[in-house]
Amino acid sequence: MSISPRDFFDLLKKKDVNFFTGVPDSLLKEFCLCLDDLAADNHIIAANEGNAIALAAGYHLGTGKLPLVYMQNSGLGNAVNPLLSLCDPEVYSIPMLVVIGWRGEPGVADEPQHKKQGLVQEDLLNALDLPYIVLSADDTSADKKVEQAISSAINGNRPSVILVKKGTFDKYGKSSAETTEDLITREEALEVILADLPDDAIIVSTTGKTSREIFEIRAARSEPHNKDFLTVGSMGHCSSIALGIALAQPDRKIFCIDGDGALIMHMGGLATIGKLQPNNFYHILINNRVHESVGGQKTAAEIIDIPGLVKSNGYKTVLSCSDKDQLITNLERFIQEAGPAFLDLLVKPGSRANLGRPTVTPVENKTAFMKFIANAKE
Ligand SMILES: Cc1ncc(C[n+]2csc(CCOP(=O)(O)OP(=O)(O)O)c2C)c(N)n1
Repeated sequence: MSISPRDFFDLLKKKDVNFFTGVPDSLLKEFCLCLDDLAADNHIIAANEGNAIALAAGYHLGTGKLPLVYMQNSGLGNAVNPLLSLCDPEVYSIPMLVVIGWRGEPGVADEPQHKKQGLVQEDLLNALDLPYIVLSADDTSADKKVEQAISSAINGNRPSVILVKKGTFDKYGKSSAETTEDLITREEALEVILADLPDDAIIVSTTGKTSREIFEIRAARSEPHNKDFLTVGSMGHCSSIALGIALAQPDRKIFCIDGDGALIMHMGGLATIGKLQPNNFYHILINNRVHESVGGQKTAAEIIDIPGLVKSNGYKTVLSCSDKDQLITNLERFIQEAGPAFLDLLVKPGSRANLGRPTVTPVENKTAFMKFIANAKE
C-alpha cells in the first residue's frame, strides 16, 4: 500500500519540520502537490538542487530548525557541492532532511538517462557519507524509518536522506491549477517551429516533454530525427551544448529549444553565450512558466523580465510572442537576424496524455546527429 502524502506531511509537521524546498520530480509529484496545498507559504521551488540545499542551510542558520529538501536523483550532482563543502559534519555540520526520488532503480523500467544514476545511487550516498533510509510503497514501517532519518539529521547535525522508490506516494487528490489562458500549447508551438526552421538547421532541445514532443512530431511527419539533439538528461545544459556546437560550426545556424525551468536552473549559461557572441546561435524559450514535464509546479519565470534578462546578458536580438500568428511572423524575422538571438514564446501548460518517449537510443541519436552536422546541407 502506498504512503499518503498527507500522512507523510503530518508526520513531518509533528516533528516540527515546516520548511520545504527543492526541484520537482515526477516520483515526488504527489508530495509536491501536497506541499503546495498545505504549506504554500513555507514551500519554495528552487532554481536548482544546489540552491535548495543552500536555502535550507540558511533556514537552519536562521531558525535552528530542521528543513526538508526534495529532488530527483538527477539533481544530486547539483547538490553535491553544498552537501559536502557546506553541510557536511567536517564543515558547518548542518542538519536537513533530503528526500530523493530514486529514478532508474535497478530492476525498475526507466529511461536511459536515469539508468546509471539509479544504479550507482546507493554507492553515491555511501561515498558522500550521507546516512539514508529507503521508502517504498509496501513499507510497513515507513513512520519509524522517517523518524529514524529525522533523528539521524538532528543528532548527527548532518544531512540525512530519505530515498523514495517509484510508486511510494499515493495520489494526493488534487492537481496543479489548470490555466485558462488563451495561448497555444508547447506542442502546437513546436509544430510551427519545426516546419519553419531552415532545412539545414541544427536543433538542440531541452529535457522533458519538449524533446519527447519533437521526437513524435518528426515521426508523425515521417522525418528523420537526425537534426535534433534531444537533451534527455543534464537539465539546464542544453544551451551550453548548443553553444559548443555553434562555436565548432560557425557557418551553421544552431537552434536551442529551451524550457523556462531548465533555463532558470543554469541561468549562468546565458552570460557565457552573451560574452562569446556567437552570431549563429538562436535560442527559443518555450515558456509555460511551470515544470510541466514533472507535474506543472511553478517556476520563477512569471516574475522574470525574460527579454530584459537576455538583453542584459548580451543577446543582440530579442523577440517575444504569445500566439500562433505572431510566432509565424516573428520566427521568419528571427531566423534572419544575427545571433545571439532569443525568442521568448509564451505557451500554456499541458501536454497530451498519450505522449510517448523517443524510440531511438541516446547513442543512436548522437551518431545520426553528428553525421548530419558533418554532412553540411544534406
Ligand atoms: C537536475 C534535474 N533536476 C530535476 C529534473 C526533473 N525534471 C525533468 S523535466 C523537468 C521540468 C523542466 O521544466 P521546463 O524546463 O520549464 O520545461 P517543461 O517541462 O515545462 O516543458 C524537471 C524538473 C531533472 N531531469 N534533472
